Amino acid sequence: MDINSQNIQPIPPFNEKNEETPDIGGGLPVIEFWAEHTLSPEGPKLWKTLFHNSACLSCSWGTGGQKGGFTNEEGEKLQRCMKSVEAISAEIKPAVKTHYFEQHSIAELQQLSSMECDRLGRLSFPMILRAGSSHYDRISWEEVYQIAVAAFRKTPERVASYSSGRSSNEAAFLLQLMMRAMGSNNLADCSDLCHAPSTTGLSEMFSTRTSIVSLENLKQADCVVLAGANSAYNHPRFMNELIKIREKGGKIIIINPVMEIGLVKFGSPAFPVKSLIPGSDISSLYLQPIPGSDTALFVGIQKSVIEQGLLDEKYLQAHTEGWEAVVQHARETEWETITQTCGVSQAEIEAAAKIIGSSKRVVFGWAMGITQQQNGVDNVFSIANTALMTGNVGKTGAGLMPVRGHSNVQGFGSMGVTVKLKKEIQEALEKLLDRPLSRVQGYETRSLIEAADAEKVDTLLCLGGNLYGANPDSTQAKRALGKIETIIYLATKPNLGHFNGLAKHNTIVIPVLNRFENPHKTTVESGNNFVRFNDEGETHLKEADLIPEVHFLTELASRIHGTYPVDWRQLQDTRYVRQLIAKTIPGFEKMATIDDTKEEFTIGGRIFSEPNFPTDSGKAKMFVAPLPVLKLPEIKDFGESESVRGLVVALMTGRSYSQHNTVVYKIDDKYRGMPHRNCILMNREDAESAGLQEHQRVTVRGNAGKMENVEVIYGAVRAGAALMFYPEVNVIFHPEIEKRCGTPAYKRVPAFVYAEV
Ligand SMILES: Nc1nc2c(c(=O)[nH]1)N[C@H]1C(S)=C(S)[C@@H](COP(=O)(O)OP(=O)(O)OC[C@H]3O[C@@H](n4cnc5c(=O)[nH]c(N)nc54)[C@H](O)[C@@H]3O)O[C@H]1N2
Ligand SMILES: Nc1nc2c(c(=O)[nH]1)N[C@H]1C(S)=C(S)[C@@H](COP(=O)(O)OP(=O)(O)OC[C@H]3O[C@@H](n4cnc5c(=O)[nH]c(N)nc54)[C@H](O)[C@@H]3O)O[C@H]1N2
Ligand code: SF4
Ligand SMILES: [Mo]
Repeated sequence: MDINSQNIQPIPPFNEKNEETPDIGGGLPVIEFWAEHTLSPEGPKLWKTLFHNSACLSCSWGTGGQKGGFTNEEGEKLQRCMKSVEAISAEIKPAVKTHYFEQHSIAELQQLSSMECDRLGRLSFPMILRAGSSHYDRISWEEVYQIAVAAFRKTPERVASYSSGRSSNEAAFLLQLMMRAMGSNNLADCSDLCHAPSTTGLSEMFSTRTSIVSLENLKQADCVVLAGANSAYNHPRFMNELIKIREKGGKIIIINPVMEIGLVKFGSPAFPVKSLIPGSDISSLYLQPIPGSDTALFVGIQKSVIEQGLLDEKYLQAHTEGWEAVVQHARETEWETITQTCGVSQAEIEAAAKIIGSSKRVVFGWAMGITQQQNGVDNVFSIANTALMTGNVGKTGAGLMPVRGHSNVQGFGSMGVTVKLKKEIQEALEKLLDRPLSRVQGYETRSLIEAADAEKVDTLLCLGGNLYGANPDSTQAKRALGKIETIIYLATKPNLGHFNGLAKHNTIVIPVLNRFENPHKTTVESGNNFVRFNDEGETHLKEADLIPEVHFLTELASRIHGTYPVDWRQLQDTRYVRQLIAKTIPGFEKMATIDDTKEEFTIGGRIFSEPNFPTDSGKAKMFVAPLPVLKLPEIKDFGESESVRGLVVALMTGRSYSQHNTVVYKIDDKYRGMPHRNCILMNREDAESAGLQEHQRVTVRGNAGKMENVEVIYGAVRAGAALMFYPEVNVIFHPEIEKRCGTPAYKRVPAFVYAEV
């Protein structure tokens, strides 16, 4: 079907021609980046790391491992993108200058931007900031452990951890075992801020928590629906699969309030002749809903599927429960309500429904645009309902695919670093510990900050990440962390959190080895449920006093717990940790022998090629996803007079092209035409209707603060919406929360954009 010939969409809709932005995503700049880095003085180190047998550090798509750094799980070569180079390049930098922390006070360090923090170099010795001191001082390992052990001897409910998904499965498993052995369930994790609604939604519907599609399966799809994901930036190798699906006549439907150029056309270095320079078509249909309205859009697609006679009722009857109410809800919801809520025309929705309903094998993928919403779980329900209504779950080449974040964030969940522990793992741990686990509900990330703010937390261990920078309402985050007595950060590089997320008494920073430097083997799990085995390696920081995460955790646990319930020091040999994992974590049985076989594997029970689900009845449970009621506050609600020139927008906050989460590598975002971090991407008509102009400097105010001197950039963003970059923007808002899992609505922040007169 040629959608455009029917004039369903203006071509392309909401597009803003900007002479400075490229016409395709990817393309030559990617090659230039490779060349610049691999031919630079750090080139040899970079190549060595790229060829090391370990998984890519960057995203959850997963590349590398035992088959070599460039190979994916299907054995395909050349599967390494420039984001991987970006991540490695940051890690192979020299150490922070020897006397840097003696010479710079904490007040000075607090002035650094995210990029400046990262550019200081690698952390190379343990250090402490004591209450009342103006500088970080070097500290001995013995004193580190003394302070840490005392800090962990508090009431278990007042001790917490936070983690980020770059560490290994082994470190993750040890962290949760140490915490649970202590009686604490406070295992906050970055996934709370990220895909927790996917985990919650999939678990309620299918009793599974992760993607049910393997890479092999994806390759057989003839249609992909990709909602709320900017994969051209954040999962670049995924784009190769989309290109191949388009080339064999398949369809790609993109759902995103921003027309991301890389999702329209992408130039992939994997196909240097046919794709790199001309660019390959990605989207067959590009829908631009109002931020936060995806449930309405998907209910609209369902309604149209029914109206077009494309509902697979036989499938619903045989393999699902609760479908009647879901079908009825779609039937009865008025078109007007749907189109007004989501801002997409009925004709466009019908075109999407036709493509989905008439394709044979549809994969539904999604990321942060779907999950970081107040109704993130409903969004996931509505996507899964659509898939079930068209018979696209539990068959080869079709299914549901949350596109995950960090390279091992999914592994952390599998290893039990979660406040919603699976029953099987709970039972296995209780057997190991020989006593019941604490029944006190643990803190996920947002409730950890709220608890700290209420002075309910004494001790916090952060295994990687940047808890301060990742959280919304930076003022609150700083204040809350400041009420915790002891914070211990394990990190490879300095970040905003180490200088702004300071504890009341002692803030300790422990420098760790990264994935390709550890003296032992480790494993990670990709978003496609594939477990990779990382070889040991070495660090270029020969003079530095770094520690493997596993060594730190086992030493600390052994000093806290002695030999209960295991000989922790023996677990410094990660082979034994893998054996424990094989015994306790369902689907990981092959971990017991991986040291001998080196056989990487897809986790058992995760990929569904048949519509039999691990629920009690074997059927999928369907839930009605109510349409959100989306209202923006008025100008007066921001405490400003109505005479000020400006408008209220639904602000989406997310990643630029050159950043990895809270770490900024370059200040510009060339594909969106945003020259620096302090920009707001706006719809031209919106801006002009409010009397604003491109490049004008404005103030952007949320409910918790404001950013000044922000440059207006016109872009292909739909009316009523705008986009800014985190972590900087986190200072302006205290978000709505998805109450079922604690995830902040980072993608729909009410903000007032105005010019001071
Ligand atoms: N290079 C690089 N790779 C990364 C990361 C990185 O920072 N840099 N981070 C990793 C992590 S932890 C994660 S979680 C992922 C993040 O990967 P993504 O989810 O792709 O990243 P985001 O930039 O948060 O936002 C994704 C898209 O959501 C759209 N969006 C916003 N609001 C809505 C909405 O209401 N509906 C819809 N349909 N779309 C909306 C935005 O326009 C944006 O294009 O990437 C991982 N990979
Ligand atoms: N406004 C807004 N806020 C957001 C988001 C958004 O879209 N908008 N996205 C949210 C999402 S999806 C996520 S996942 C979070 C990200 O939150 P986090 O995961 O907490 O933050 P990162 O920036 O990924 O953490 C980077 C730091 O990890 C450390 N690190 C890197 N490698 C290693 C390692 O191997 N071991 C150890 N110990 N440390 C290491 C380095 O010191 C580095 O500075 O942010 C969230 N915050
Ligand atoms: S797509 Fe992700 S995992 Fe693959 S090379 Fe790029 S950053 Fe690494
Ligand atoms: Mo994430």
